[in-house]
Amino acid sequence: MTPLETVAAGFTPYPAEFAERYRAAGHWRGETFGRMLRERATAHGERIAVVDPGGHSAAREERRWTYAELDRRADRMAAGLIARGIRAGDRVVVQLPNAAEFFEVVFALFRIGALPVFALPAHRYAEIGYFCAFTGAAAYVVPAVEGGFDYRELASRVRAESPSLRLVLVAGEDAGEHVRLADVPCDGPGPSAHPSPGDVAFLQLSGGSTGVPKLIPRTHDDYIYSLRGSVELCALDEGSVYLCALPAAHNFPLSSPGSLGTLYAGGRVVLCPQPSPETAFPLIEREGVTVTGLVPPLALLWLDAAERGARGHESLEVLLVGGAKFSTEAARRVRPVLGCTLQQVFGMAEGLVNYTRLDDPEELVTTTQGRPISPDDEVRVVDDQDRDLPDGVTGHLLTRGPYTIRGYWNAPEHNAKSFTADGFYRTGDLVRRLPSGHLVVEGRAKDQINRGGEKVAAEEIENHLLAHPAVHDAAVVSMPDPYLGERTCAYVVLKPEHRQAPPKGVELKRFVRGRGLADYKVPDRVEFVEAFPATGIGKVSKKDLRAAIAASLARP
Ligand code: OOB
Repeated sequence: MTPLETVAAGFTPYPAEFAERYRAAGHWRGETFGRMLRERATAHGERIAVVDPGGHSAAREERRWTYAELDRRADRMAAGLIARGIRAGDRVVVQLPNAAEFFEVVFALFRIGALPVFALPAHRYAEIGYFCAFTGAAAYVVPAVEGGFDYRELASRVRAESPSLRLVLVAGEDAGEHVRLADVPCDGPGPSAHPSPGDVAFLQLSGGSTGVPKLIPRTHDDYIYSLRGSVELCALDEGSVYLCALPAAHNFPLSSPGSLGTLYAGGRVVLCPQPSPETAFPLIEREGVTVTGLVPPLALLWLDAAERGARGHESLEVLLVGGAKFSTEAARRVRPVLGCTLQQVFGMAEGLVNYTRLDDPEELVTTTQGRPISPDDEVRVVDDQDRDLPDGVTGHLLTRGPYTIRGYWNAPEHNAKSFTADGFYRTGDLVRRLPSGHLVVEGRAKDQINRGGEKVAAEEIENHLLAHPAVHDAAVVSMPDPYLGERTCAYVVLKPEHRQAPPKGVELKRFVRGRGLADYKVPDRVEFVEAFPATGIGKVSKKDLRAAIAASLARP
């Protein structure tokens, strides 16, 4: 199979009648990312597209790239990647910090029709090795050293065990045994064919609730529609300056409206190396930032800093908060403390994104998670038997629409469970709908912990715990946390022969970390029990475990 055939084989296309409807409605306009950048460069070539303050391993100095420069760089990077054997349909794992190179590489891949696989800087051997193997990645792009971690070493290890991986590119001075990203661009021939708007543009990661993360195939047509819709609802234009404070590859800072939405609007993206108020506020002031997106724990940090008198945030007009539930109490503080409009976002990498509107009454803005971008987003709230529930009653959120996937990439068995027969995605979220269409997130039915926006799939961590020689069984649940909303608690039953001299909790944490897992997935707490509480039919009752840890935390 050619790389393009491999991509297509794992992709569940939109049924023809839906595709036609989305085109007729003007949602899908036949745009592609490669052409979008070219058009913006033609329309406003000399305007600044990306500001990277530097100070990371990719570049020490500040860079300010115009649209024309980003466009030219993407072309030269594409030519260089082609010269090194990257072809349309190839998968390329991209794990970069918030650096200008992220856009140079990603737009080059878009132009070639190669697919970025968006990894997060926190991912380690367990995740990256899996992405490379599962996607059959041809290349892997990393920084040299970031946050004290040497990604070149990780890449060497991954490369030794991924037969498909032909190329490792390092953004930074010293690439070690790999290739310097800066040595790739050239003036050679560009791509011979353009990707089609209906092609898969990239693979995004799902938060996941299963043993291994699922990959989300997004097309140019569908993703660009979500950008256009977001740009409109967040009122972005050429004067907008978006601060990318969260990891650039995550769906929220990428597209809601995010850096890609900002570039779509002809605005300016300012990359923030760290989301702390100490780093972000001076950058906001210096660059005249007008809009940014944060997860709730960071929004709390910014609110507290501003209340203590920290300055610099004054140019902010809109603050988007999403990724996890933002408490009404915190939401009410945004306007008085930061002097800007709050926009709640309830989105998912699989598609559907809800926003509160800029002109919604304050009550809706502070107590709901918004309503869908599109009039063609279909939202159902159902009971356990998939029967529709009336407004006001909490149930499972199902959705289908012009930018929501019809299936995970290459996961037929999982897709049979995650989608209804008529193509609705089972989000795993429990919501209540108001007559206005606004949704209130009330909880979650999927086996996932939302650690301040970072998603942890319980089963994935349980599998790692089960690999420990002393562990008989493991159940990972959420426990309430005032700062992150939730943290992870691992309940563990030891094998009988290990009960006399049990391992300590820290030992199990170290064990999990040692298996090469992202730090945020290491259990925050480990509790040993003799047996798990069971449900009526004998399954582990996670509900009882959650209640037990919550009660124990509530005791003084
Ligand atoms: C965003 O995307 P993901 O894929 O990391 O996570 C999606 C899940 C949702 O299914 C929901 O469980 C949770 O994250 N979530 C929220 C929320 N926003 C996301 N739960 C409560 N309140 C919210 N406002 O997290 C994401 C993608 C695009 C835009 C914003 C967030």
